[in-house]
Amino acid sequence: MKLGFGFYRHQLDRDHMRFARQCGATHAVVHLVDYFRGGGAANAAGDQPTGTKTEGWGVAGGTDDLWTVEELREIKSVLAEEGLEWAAIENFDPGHWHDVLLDGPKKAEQLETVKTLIRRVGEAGIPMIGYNFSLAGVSSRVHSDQVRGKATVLGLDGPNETPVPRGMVWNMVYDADAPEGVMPPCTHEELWERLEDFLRAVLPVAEEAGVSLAAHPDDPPLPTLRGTPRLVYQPWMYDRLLDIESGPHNRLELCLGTVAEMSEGDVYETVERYAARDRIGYIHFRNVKGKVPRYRETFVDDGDIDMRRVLRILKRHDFQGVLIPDHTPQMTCPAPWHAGMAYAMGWMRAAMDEMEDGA
Ligand SMILES: [Mn+2]
Repeated sequence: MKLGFGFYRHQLDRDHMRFARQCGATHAVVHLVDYFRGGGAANAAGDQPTGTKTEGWGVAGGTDDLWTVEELREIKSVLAEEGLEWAAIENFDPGHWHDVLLDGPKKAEQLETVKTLIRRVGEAGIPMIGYNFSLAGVSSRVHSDQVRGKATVLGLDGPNETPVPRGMVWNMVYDADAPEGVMPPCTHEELWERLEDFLRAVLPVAEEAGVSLAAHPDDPPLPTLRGTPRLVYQPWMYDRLLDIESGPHNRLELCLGTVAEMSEGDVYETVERYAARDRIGYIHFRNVKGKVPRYRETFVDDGDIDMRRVLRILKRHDFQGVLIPDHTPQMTCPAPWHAGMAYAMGWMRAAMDEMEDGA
């Protein structure tokens, strides 16, 4: 298994790459969607919904503003110069596929857009795209200091059913001029049909391009959020996703924290089941205390999950993929984010080395 580092779009510079390499990373997972534009996800209020289009992670990219092969190759070569191999892209831009999620009028056109993106990603030699097939997206979390040493963390304080305004999906605005109103209703079955349409349309292209698609479970993993259904909010719901297409390019972006937050199931059995079947694309290696509807994200060594036990399971199944810290508590110092990431990376590097040595 390999130690990776997740880069947000605004962090794609040599300083951040060197920081990751110094932390022991050999691989990179890159977010190309800019959730931090104009405040976005950095919003100090967390991602509490207000029911207006000024909430959330900001404005999605333009529909025609597609990643180009040149752009991808340029990022890849800078990463390589800094000693990092590009393992995956994390997330599609709502601007590219909002009507795939919403079953809207541009769905057919946007499925073609996603196919184009996958072909380009393959051409640039990037082997995987992580995605989150979700209407409300990652939303409704609160900031808290109820963890070790009062670090700043994210958590959940109960479900939130504030409706999603029209023109938003996945916690971003794709149409600032959308009329008043809220996202049209959708059932769980309809959402699964949308996912099936998506996977059946794009997986053959992914296979041809040599790109795996890896699905993140719903964060937070509640049956509904903001009046919208969630797709994978219990561990075994991943089975249904894998059953849609059994090929090797239909994979999981296994988020340990999210799985542990689920009200049912067991994180070790889940890792065991999907590692044994070789269905794990890459791993979000983060820890948490509690379960929905109330939990707190924690330091990697201070949550409900025995992370070494997870590493042992992965090792036993000879998992060859990448582990990244996902998000971490922010530490009290002049560089809270850097310190939190460095702490998680150091812990992971040591634990992974120990595992490789057969300890
Ligand atoms: Mn995650």
